[in-house]
Amino acid sequence: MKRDKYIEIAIASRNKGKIREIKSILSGKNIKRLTYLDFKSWPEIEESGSSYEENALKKAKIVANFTKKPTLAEDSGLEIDYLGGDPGVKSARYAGENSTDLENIKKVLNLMKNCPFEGRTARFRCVAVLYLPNGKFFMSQGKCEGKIDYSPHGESGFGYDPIFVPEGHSYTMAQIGIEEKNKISHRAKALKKIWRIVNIDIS
Ligand code: ITT
Repeated sequence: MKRDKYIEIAIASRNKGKIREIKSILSGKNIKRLTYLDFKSWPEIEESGSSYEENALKKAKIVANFTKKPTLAEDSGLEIDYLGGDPGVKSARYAGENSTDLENIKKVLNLMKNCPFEGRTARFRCVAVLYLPNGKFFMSQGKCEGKIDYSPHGESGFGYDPIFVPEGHSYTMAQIGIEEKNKISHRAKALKKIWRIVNIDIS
């Protein structure tokens, strides 16, 4: 990618927490970060895939075909060892279709009420895709290891952040704040890798 050029990239997400983090990770890169708010309409996307890869590629491709811009999408989730890797790709809808973050958190804590501290290991995983209008795409992934807390703490972030304590930290993702989160998160790692892979003119 030519650094002396200003490029427009569409962010293929309807999740405000995710968009805030992606915008912040992409700041200072000569990129105009477009979202669904910059367009009159936006495609509805059904996340029907059984893997992060499938879902991320589907979102990026549909939105790139619609916006005609290089488009960044990601699919992510929380994998809890005690729950056999759940909620995983179902993270956004774990407590049911249209469930809130709080409902999803309550479901996790309820299912884990008998789980001891050592067994509370988990990780956030993210697969990011940058899809170009010519059909070429780049994919990368990132993960962030940690443990599930016994109750929610903190106001920052979104999703399961109030119950996820990243490895090496004593506070939850929702307590450490966006700046610190963007240094260690699955999303930041995946997006930084994409930028290392993409070494072409995407305008
Ligand atoms: P888009 O598809 O529109 O981007 P979404 O929320 O449906 O939004 P996903 O299908 O990728 O996105 O679901 C990701 C879910 O995983 C998200 O809704 C959270 O519940 C959880 N999650 C992912 N990353 C997270 C993070 O950094 N902090 C907390 N929870 C996270």
